[in-house]
Amino acid sequence: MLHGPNLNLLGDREPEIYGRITLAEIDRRLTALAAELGVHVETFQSNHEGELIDRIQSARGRISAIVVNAAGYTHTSVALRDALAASGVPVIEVHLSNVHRRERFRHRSLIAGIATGQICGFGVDSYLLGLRAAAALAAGG
Ligand code: CA2
Repeated sequence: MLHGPNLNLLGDREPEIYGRITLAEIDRRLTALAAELGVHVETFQSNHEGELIDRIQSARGRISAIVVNAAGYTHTSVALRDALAASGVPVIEVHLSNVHRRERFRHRSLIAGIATGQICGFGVDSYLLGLRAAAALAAGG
């Protein structure tokens, strides 16, 4: 599970858009669901594009799927898209908010075109649904 820039601020600011849940709580919920599904989840947050890319490269051959909320980089980063495409594993794009009913610049995702699917608008449930999708893909379904 990759969390992009500024998501470490969750729970602190803009609760009207992103709710009151913290990133630590999202990670706890993901870890609990992973145990239920019988899969292992690793979570990583960074505010730095290069660190996210390094982490994607280190996943190659070691993990079965990547769930990613690339936050602002979703709309701008060719480098992140290229790294995800090169990872050779299925990518599931998730967002807390429904990016399609927000500002126009959020409607375009550079990740969507290389992702297996996109889940947005369901708050923390976007992540949990993303993990379910990842587990199903990892199991070959
Ligand atoms: O809805 C999402 O999950 C987003 O990926 C969140 C990004 C935004 O740029 C995308 O368009 C949609 C923003 C993450 C920043 O999160 C904050 C949390 C609290 C306070 C300020 C920013």
